Order: sequence, then structure tokens, then C-alpha cells
Amino acid sequence: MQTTTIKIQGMTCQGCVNSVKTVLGKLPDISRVEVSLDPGEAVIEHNPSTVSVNQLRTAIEDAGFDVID
Ligand code: 9UX
Repeated sequence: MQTTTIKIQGMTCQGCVNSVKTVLGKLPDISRVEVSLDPGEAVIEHNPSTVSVNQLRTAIEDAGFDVID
């Protein structure tokens, strides 16, 4: 497992946080998902051979939020 922190822009309420948690939680082999509003970020423990960092970023963007850097 690998722990990845992704900075997220555009989450403005707890509903946004829950949306991000939900999309990330649907990905396979995720053992931990923490999403916070302030700072806007997600900490994900994932198996990098199953889900890459890019796939995590894409899932967040597809949910309607912007990933920083
Ligand atoms: Mo809160 Mo976020 O009402 O997309 S759910 S702003």
C-alpha cells in the first residue's frame, strides 16, 4: 500500500467532501480515504499496482473538483 496526498480545489462544503470520499471509495483496493475541507485535500492509502496516482486524480476531477499540481 502507498499513501498519497492530493490537494483539491473547489470543495466548499461537507457535501463536496462526501462526494470526493464516495468516488474514491468506489475504486478497488483502497484501504483508507480521508478527505478534509480545510485544507482541501485527500489522503488515500491505495495499492499503486491496482490504482495509480493518476487514476486517483482523474476520479476527483470527474467528480467536479480541481486537483492542484
Ligand atoms: Mo455543497 Mo459541494 O452544497 O459540490 S455539495 S457545495
